[in-house]
Order: sequence, then C-alpha cells, then structure tokens
Amino acid sequence: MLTKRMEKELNKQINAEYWSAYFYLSMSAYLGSEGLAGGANWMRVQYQEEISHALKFFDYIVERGGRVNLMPILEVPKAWNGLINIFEETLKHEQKVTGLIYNLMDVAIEEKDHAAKSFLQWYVDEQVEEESGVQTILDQLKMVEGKGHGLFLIDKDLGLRVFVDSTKV
Ligand code: OFO
Repeated sequence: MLTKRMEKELNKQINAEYWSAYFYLSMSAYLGSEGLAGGANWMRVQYQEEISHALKFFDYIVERGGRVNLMPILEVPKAWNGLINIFEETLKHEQKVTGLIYNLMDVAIEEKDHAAKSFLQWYVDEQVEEESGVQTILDQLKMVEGKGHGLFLIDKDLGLRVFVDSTKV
C-alpha cells in the first residue's frame, strides 16, 4: 500500500509527464509549421514517450492499490526561435524533470517505501538517456550553427526517429 504522501507525489508526476507530452507536441506543431519535418517527427515521438512515462506511473499507482488523480494540464508555450532554441529548451526541461524524479526518490526514501524506490530507479536511468540524447543533438546543431546544409542533414536524421515503448522492454 502506498502512503498518502507517496500517492500524492506520484499523481503529481503523472501530471508533469502529461505536461511534458503537451510541451513536446507543441514543439512538434511549431517545427512542422517552420518546414522542419524531421524535428517535428522527433518531437512527436518524444510526445509519445512522455505519454508512456505517464502511463507507467498510472499503472503503478493502481498496482499498489492507490488512487489515480488526473489533474488539469497547464498551458504550454507555442513558439520558439529555431531548432537550437528548441533543443536548448528541451535540455533545460529534461534537467528539471530529472530534479522532479530525484525529489520523488527522496520521498520514497523518507517514506521507507522500498518498492517505490525500485520502481523509480527506472526513471532515474531513463533521465540519464533523455539528457544525453538531447545534449548530443544540441551539440551537433551548434556545430553547424543551426543552419544551411548541416541543418538540412540533421533535420533529415531527426526524421528517422521511431517510437519504441521503452517502458515495456
Ligand atoms: Fe518523462 O522524461 Fe522527459 O520529461
């Protein structure tokens, strides 16, 4: 059984994951309208990833006999300033999410919830991958100063990303 505090914090994270999903879907819409179809695809896959992260929390709360509480999703930004700016904001956001996951882990430790600690470790590891993947793309974009032929090739590459549900593997 989850403690009330643990349940509340896990529910807050469901909301944060859905906010992230909306955030990236909004980026996808922006990039699509800017003619960056590859970037739009990458962000759409990122959106799907965030939904899978939310659902993993959802299923876990149910599995532990808790109550899921779906809260309103706050508005997300709509416009950015090109692909470098998009990936800078993505990196900043993922660093923030890493902090949220660490806070959740702190709560699990304080509540002596060893099961939740084990569950949350998946997210700790996932965040390492999230940050490093985004950092790599950002480095490449900076190499080509976010323009010209280099941008064309990076955008093409971003178009190759496909969604793989990592919560299931
Ligand atoms: Fe759910 O990892 Fe990104 O935000």
